[in-house]
Parts: sequence; structure tokens; C-alpha cells
Amino acid sequence: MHISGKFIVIEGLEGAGKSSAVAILTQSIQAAGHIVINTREPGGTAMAEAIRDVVKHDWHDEKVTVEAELLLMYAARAQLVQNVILPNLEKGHWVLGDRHDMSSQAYQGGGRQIDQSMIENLRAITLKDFRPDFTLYMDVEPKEGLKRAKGRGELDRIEQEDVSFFERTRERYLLLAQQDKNCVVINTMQSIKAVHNDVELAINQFLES
Ligand code: T5A
Repeated sequence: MHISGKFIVIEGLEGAGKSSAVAILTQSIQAAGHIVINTREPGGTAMAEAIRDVVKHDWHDEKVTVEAELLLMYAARAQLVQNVILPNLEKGHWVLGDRHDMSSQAYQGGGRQIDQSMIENLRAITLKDFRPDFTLYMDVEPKEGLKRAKGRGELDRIEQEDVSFFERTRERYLLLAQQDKNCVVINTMQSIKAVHNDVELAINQFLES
């Protein structure tokens, strides 16, 4: 398999501003002459979107186990990577992912405190050695991110977790970002304009590299 496109991922807690960053990145990459395929996780294929509905749904008195949540995230990822991401990268298109594997490492590993080795095993089965070429991690303080997310509408099952869950998730994100030489951290605790400037700067540096 020959991969000639690039896989760019945007990560962060709820309310970090991923949606508007995706729009900026899409424009910049297109302006550089590439075809951009946008994906989101969980989701991005018919089956993976059905899984997204299941994981975001509140099942009332049926507890969603941390194991079921983890397995569903990887089931959706397997569908997306094999059916959409890899075929497009092979065609030379660029794929821009709104979340990818770092979300599982941070939310299920950090937030849900699932053992790292269990996640590593699933990652090896699902992704083998496939990794993003570039990741932008949008960093936000959980309280501020949740306030922004609330302002946008109803909170889903995961968004209803208490703030300590998001603090553990953020802490893991920051650690992962620090360990990943292909990851840039964007501080989103500043004006939207300043955040957008930082996003543009980061993608332009990657495009010129
Ligand atoms: N999940 C996902 C896992 O647990 N494991 C996994 O492996 C994966 C893949 C997915 C959920 O699943 C979990 C994580 C999530 O809980 P989602 O809808 O994809 O759900 O993700 P969300 O984070 O919920 O998406 P959001 O839409 O909430 O986040 P965004 O896209 O970062 O937020 P955005 O851009 O819509 O911004 C929210 C609001 O804040 C404002 C925006 O205008 C908007 O109104 N805003 C700012 N306001 C002030 N200052 C700034 N700098 C601002 N930036 C944005």
C-alpha cells in the first residue's frame, strides 16, 4: 500500500473550538492545492455514525461500562480507517480528522482510567503502525470548555461527566502532546481571533516543512 496523502488530526476537550479550527485548516490545506476529506470520530461511515449515536446516547438505568465504551470507539475507528481514511490517503488526498486515537488515549485512558496496556492492545489491532502526520491539540480548561459547550445546547452522555473526569482527560492530553513530536498545542484560553492566528501559523509551518 502506498500512502501519498497526509493525515492531519485535531484534538481537544469539548468546547475547545475544534469546529472552527477544522474550517481554517480545511481552507489552508485546500489553498496549498490538496483535496481535503473531512472525518470525525467516532463516526464518518454509516456504521461508525450509528456507533456514535450509541456512545453519545444516555441509556438511563443501563450503565454504559467503560469497556463497552472503549470497544465501541475502536470499532468505529476500524470502520473509518479502513473504509475512508486509508483509501483516500492512497489516492493522495489529505484527510483532516476531527478527533482520532489520541481521544481514546485521553478520554478512556486518562478520564476513565483504563489501563494503558489494554488500550495499546486495541490500538495495535485496529491501527497497527498507522499514525497521524500532524496533530493540533486545542487546549482548554475543562470548566471553560464545558461552559462553552453548554452555551451551544444540550450536553450528551459523556459531556455530563463531572469536571474531574475532564481534568484527568486534559492532563493525559497534555502528556501525550508533549511526547509526540508531530503534535502542536494551541492555547484556546485567548480570544477566538488569537486562536485562529495560532492555528493558521501551525498549519502553514507544517505545509512548508
Ligand atoms: N470520545 C471520542 C471518546 O471518549 N473517545 C474517543 O476515542 C473519541 C473519538 C465526541 C465525544 O466522544 C468522546 C469525546 C466527546 O465527548 P464530539 O461532538 O465529536 O463528541 O466532540 P465535542 O468535543 O463534544 O465537540 P464540540 O463541538 O463540543 O467541541 P468543539 O468542536 O471543540 O467546540 P466548538 O468549536 O463547537 O466550540 C464550542 C463553542 O465555544 C465557542 C464556539 O464559538 C462555540 O460556540 N468558542 C469560543 N468562545 C470563546 N473563546 C474561544 N477561544 C472559543 N473557541 C470556541
